[in-house]
Amino acid sequence: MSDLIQKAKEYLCPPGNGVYTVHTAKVLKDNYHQSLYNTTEAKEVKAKWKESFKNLESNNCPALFGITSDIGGGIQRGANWGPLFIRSELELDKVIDLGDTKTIPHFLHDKYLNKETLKQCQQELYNGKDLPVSALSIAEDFSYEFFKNFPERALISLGGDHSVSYPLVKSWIKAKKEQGKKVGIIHFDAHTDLMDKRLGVDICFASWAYHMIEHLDSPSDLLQYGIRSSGRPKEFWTEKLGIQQYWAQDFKSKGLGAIIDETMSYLKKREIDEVYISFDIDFLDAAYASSTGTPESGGLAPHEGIALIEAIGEKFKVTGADLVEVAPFVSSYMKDPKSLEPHTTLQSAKSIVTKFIEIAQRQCQ
Ligand SMILES: [Mn+2]
Repeated sequence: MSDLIQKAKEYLCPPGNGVYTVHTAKVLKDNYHQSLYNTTEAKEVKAKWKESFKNLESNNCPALFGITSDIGGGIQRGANWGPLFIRSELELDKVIDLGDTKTIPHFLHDKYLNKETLKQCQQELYNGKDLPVSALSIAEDFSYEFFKNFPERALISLGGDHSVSYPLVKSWIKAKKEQGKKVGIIHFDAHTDLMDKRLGVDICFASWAYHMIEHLDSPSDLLQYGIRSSGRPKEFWTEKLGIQQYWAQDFKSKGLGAIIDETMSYLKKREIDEVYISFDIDFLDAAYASSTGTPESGGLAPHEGIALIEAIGEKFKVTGADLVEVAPFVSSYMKDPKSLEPHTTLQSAKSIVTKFIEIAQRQCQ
């Protein structure tokens, strides 16, 4: 536990501070700090944020974690702002907000850095201590420490582009396996994210799910929902790779109820103990979520995703969840302040994250 708190203090910064800027979205940040810490003064915010880690010991609330990185995206960026904007919509009394990763916006993962660069940034972030400097490397070590310390408690993470799920899910699987649990991944997305590499790069928004397969007992323990934009037909993924998929089209032809029923008996048959839910906001139709890197039409409505999450949460333990790819500035709002965006997308994100929090709380009681 003291290791976890030590790491939180080193690796993270107060919620909303993960994007390194002075003026942009300052009002939003100040409002959030005011409501959480009753001050907007930077030093006081930092002190109260550090103090809040004590709550990890004194109560059972789920924890909230922001990964303010969008460098693993590739079409339209801006998901680094997701954590602050989504938080601003949430009820604050039900979670412990651990803050954001310290985020150097040019680096994805330490494995891509040379020694000199690594050293230089360790000097800047940690006075030279040998600790991770890229947001995904920080998230990998920190979330592992969390899952190791709290076998029963949920970590709810806000992205970030979808590459942030790479460290989160990898660490979750590692910790859960050490705890002797059989795990499954529930993945909501318009895309499969199953490339092994994109332009030669193995960790990114389009490949994170592929790299989780090797950590699972079987590819069958990865279940995907809402796919509708893929270079390959469904059979390729389900038959060749062995993944369980429900495309957006299947929701229309089979119906939501049938998909929920099938999912429940499937997870039971696979003898799954615990699940991680990764939710890319583009699972939703562009009408509900256009402030995202790759909006896609022909998708689902928020209540459909929520019904599935609720059903899973009733029967299975959800100890990890993330909501990614909300990019609030990727919208007509910048040109037209009367636009409904990013409001609509943020309301959708709020409804999903609120459901995560509700389920996580229920499980802790
Ligand atoms: Mn995705």
